[in-house]
Amino acid sequence: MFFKFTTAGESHGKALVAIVEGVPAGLPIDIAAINHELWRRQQGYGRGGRMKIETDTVEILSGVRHGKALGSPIALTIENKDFVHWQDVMSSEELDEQPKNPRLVTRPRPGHADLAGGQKYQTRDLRDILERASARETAARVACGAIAKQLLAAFGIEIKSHVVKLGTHPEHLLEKTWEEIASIPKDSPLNCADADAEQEMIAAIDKAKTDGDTLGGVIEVVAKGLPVGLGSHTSWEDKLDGRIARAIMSIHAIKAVEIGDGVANAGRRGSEVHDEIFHNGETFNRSTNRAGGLEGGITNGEELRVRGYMKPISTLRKPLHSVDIDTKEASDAAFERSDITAVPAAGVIGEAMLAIVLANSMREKFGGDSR
Ligand code: EPS
Repeated sequence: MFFKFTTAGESHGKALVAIVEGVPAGLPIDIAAINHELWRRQQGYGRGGRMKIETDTVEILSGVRHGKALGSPIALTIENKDFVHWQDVMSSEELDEQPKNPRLVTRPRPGHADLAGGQKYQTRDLRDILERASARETAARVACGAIAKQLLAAFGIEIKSHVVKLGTHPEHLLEKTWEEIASIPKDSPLNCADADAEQEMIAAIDKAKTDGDTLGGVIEVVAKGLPVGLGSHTSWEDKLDGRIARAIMSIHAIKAVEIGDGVANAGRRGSEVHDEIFHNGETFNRSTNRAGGLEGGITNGEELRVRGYMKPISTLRKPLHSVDIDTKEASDAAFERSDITAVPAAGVIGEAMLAIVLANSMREKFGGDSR
C-alpha cells in the first residue's frame, strides 16, 4: 500500500476535494492540526483580495472514526467561500440563459497555463483552464500533507520551511539552522528567519505593488529525524531525490528544485563539496551537510534540505502584451485581481509535498496496516 493522494476542484467552484490513501488504521487524526496548516498557507505579506474571502477549514467525509484513521481512503473537502459570487459562472448544470456577466477569459496571461491549456483542450473560454491551473488547488494538497505530517510525527519526524530569498533580497540565500527556523514567530509576515532581510523583502513587495508587478523567490523545506535508508539507489524511480524534485516542482510556479547546496556544489571542487564521514563510537556522522541529507537517492540520517525556486506570479496588475484568442488582435493580458507574491505559502505547500513523499517512503520501508 502506498501513501498517495489525489485532488479535484476549481478555484471558484463549490469546493476542493481530496482522497488520501495509505494512512495506517489507528493513526490519530487531528483535524485542528490540519486546519492550522491550512491557515498557515493563507498567510504571508503580499497576498491579494481572495485570501480575505477564504478561511480554509477541512471537513472529513470518510476514513476517520472517532478521531482515528480506519485504514480506508480518507475523503476531505474544503469549501470555496468565494463560490457564492460565481454560482452561475461555475455552475456544473447546463444553464437556460447565459450569466449576465459570463466572465469569459480570452486574453491569456504570459507565464500562466491559459494559452497552452486553451490550445490543448480546444476551449474558447480560458477560464476552463485557469480555474484548475490556479494555485487554489494547493489548499487540498496542504490538507493531505497535514495528514502525512501526522504519520511522520508518530516516528519523531518533523518538517519546517522558511523563505530564503524574495525577489533579489537578500543577495545570497539565507542559511539557517533547524533551531533558527523553528524560532520564526508564528506571525512572521514572510516566514523568514532573518528580521532585517524580511524588512528588505517587505519593501520590495511594496515597490512591486506600486509598480503593478509581482515577485518570486526561494523557499527551503527541511525534514528532521529521518531514519537512514529511505529511498534507494537501485532504480531511477526509487531515488528519493528524484521523487522529491518531482513533488516540489509540481507546485504551481516552482521552476527549479535544489537538494542541499546542489546549485553551488556544481561550481566547487569535490574536496569542498562532499561531507566527510566520522564515527563517534555510536553512529556515523558528518560535520557538514552540503548533500542535503541524501546520497545515492537514500537518506543518510542528516537533515533533508530541499529548495524550491518560484517564478513571479503571472497575473500582473500592469499587464504584459498578449493576443485575444478570438480576434487575434494585440491586447493586454487579463487581470481581475492577484497576489503580489505567494512565496511564504509555497513553503507551506513544499512542507506538505515533502511530507507526502516521505510518508510514502516510510510505508515502503516499514509497511504495516495499523499503528
Ligand atoms: C490564483 C489567483 C488568485 C489567488 C489564487 C491563485 O485567486 P483569485 O483569482 O480568486 O483572485 O488568490 O490563490 C488562491 C485562491 C489560494 O487559495 O491560494 C491563480 O490564478 O493561480
